[in-house]
Amino acid sequence: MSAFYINFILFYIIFQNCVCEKYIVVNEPVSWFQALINCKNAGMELASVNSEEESKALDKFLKDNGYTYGYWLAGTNLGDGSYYWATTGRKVIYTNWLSGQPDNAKTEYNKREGENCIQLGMPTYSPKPNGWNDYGCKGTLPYICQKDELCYSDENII
Ligand SMILES: [Ca+2]
Repeated sequence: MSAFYINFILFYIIFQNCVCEKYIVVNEPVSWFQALINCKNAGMELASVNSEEESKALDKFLKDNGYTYGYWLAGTNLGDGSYYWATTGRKVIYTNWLSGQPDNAKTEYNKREGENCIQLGMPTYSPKPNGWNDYGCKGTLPYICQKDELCYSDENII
């Protein structure tokens, strides 16, 4: 796990309701399943994106820090065929699919098993977008972990 801690950058998105979402970006490509496990072992969860606000904040952070996209998020449709966030059990309501996605592409890279896990961004596209692609869950990608925390600021002190 030591590599896990070396490869992250920490950032926060602060929401109006005073919940801070703490994120780390782990630049070590692993399968979607392993990413789920690694985040959990770090006391966090594989990231989910639940609003346009969150999506834009993540996009800005990734661009500002020179990341090239292609990160696992916690969404999968391996259950009943609908997309859920595996970490919260909630259905994926807000979506940011890239044009033509999800396409469940069955190609050589995924041994024609199809694509059932959500990837944030397509590093091979230019310009690099922050939208989502469905990608083969056994493929290896870097990933983003998150943790929700209460914010503490002067405004909270009564
Ligand atoms: Ca796809």
